[in-house]
Amino acid sequence: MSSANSGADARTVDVVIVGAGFAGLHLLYRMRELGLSVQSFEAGGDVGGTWYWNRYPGARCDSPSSSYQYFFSRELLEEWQWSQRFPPQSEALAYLNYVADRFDLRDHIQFDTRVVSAHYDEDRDRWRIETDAGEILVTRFFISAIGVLTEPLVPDLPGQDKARPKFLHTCRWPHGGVDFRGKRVGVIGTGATGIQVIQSIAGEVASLTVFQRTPNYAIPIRNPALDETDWQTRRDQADATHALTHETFSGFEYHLNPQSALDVSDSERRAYLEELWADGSLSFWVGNYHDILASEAANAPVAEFVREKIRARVDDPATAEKLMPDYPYGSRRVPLENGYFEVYNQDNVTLIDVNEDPMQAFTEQGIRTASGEHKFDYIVLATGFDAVTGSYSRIDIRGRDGASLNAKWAQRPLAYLGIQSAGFPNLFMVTGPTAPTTAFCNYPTCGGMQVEWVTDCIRHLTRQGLTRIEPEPAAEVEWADHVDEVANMTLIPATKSWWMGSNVGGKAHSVLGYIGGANEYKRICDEVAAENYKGFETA
Ligand code: NA7
Repeated sequence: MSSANSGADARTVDVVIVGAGFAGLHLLYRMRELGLSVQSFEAGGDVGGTWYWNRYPGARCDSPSSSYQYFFSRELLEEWQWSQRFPPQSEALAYLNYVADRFDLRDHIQFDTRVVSAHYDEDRDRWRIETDAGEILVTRFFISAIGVLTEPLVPDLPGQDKARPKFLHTCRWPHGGVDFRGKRVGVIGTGATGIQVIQSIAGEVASLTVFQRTPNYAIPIRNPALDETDWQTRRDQADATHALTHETFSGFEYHLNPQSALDVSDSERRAYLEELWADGSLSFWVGNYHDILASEAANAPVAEFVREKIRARVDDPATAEKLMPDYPYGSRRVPLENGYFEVYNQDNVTLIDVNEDPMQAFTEQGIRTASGEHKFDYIVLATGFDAVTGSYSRIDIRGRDGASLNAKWAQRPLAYLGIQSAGFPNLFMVTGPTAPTTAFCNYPTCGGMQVEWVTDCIRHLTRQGLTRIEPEPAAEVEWADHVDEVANMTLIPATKSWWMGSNVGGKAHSVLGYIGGANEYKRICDEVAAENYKGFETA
């Protein structure tokens, strides 16, 4: 790199953080606490990340508020009162705004600014960061907290440029909302997002047409309001709750059932499943029999239990059949729902299975499928994301010798512990590829583990008078092999999902997140640090 573009005159800080969502704010808080100079950049107009962008009708957190929060401040735990067990988007966003204000974080964040490139300058042992505003910063540590679901996917169909209906991607929702009353609406996608949109707008639109590619095993949510007694109990139990989230597979407060689904009688299993079902949470997934994700035989009765529940709620047997998932239960993210299946009993709602009746094009008035044209005022794209590695695709990250991170990851996203990639010294990632992602872990738990690990690591380097850390190439390959080995012990790789990259044409088929458990992940990360950052090279 020449001295002309090495940022010799640029502003210099100790740390640059990308992202001001859940993990980014936590990182900023910790880096400032270390006494480091920090600059955060955020593409959005304010804090919030996922909760800033995903403002679509019905957007709600599927993690319970008891563990979907920060535990780093006793004052915060005392002050904030969640109104419901599963908070709506507006409340999750209000919480993150409260945190930013409470801890004076905003002054360190530049909003409406994308980092477009980050180049490592080996001679100076610094990163040169460039933003879309043309600003250049030089930093020792570059930390990405850009999130796992930020790069929206749009169906690859011709005709969108000439189509008159208004297109709305769920993660780019207008801030003022949308008045759907009396409108003809098409929704593409029936993942966790599509389900929340569909059940929320079905009652107000003139007509709703849902384009479904893969049905989901959605679980009815139980979402009681919380009162003063609940808040006090939560405050009293906060330390125990936090500890518990580090001990469970999922980072939630639910333990997997150590029994096999096959070691109990049919009636015992049914009684247990009914009990879990009544909890109305993801405990029916990550608090279920421990082997349902490992064995098709163990999975089958649980999958059939859910299918029966769905069938009982849909009046038309042909529609019910379209809504039946045929892959193992839980091998894709299980959405929570509220009245979703009953929507298909409404006269104004049509379900199109695009496997039977493929979408061919956007037309001037709507969408053409093999069976004909469907006319709309609005087309909602609940079509998901180019997950995890896709979040990095818009930043030109170059490490030693100008090597591109995105090119390195094209075939296999190598990142030791999901935190650092060889050849990219002092670049840390929170919820990077092969870390436990939002897919298999309560985000604040696993994201928080990584934030704390990175903080401890930087503190360690500073105390030891070290300036650089990066993984040994062998260590990141060994980690990736372990991530694959664990995934291959489950039913997950054989099912199409964004966790495997199979929702994006041409993307490598590779598990994007560690599914060995939050508890095991923490144990490994702690062990690595305790053994003097085993597998990392420092200088
Ligand atoms: P998801 O879970 O990736 O869901 C996207 C949905 O859109 C899913 O039903 C897709 O079908 C469908 N999709 C995507 N592209 C197309 C095309 N071209 N044609 C038809 N259907 C399409 O994203 P969400 O936003 O719902 O949820 C993401 C995560 O947020 C979720 O897992 C939680 O962790 C929170 P597919 O299933 O790929 O066949």
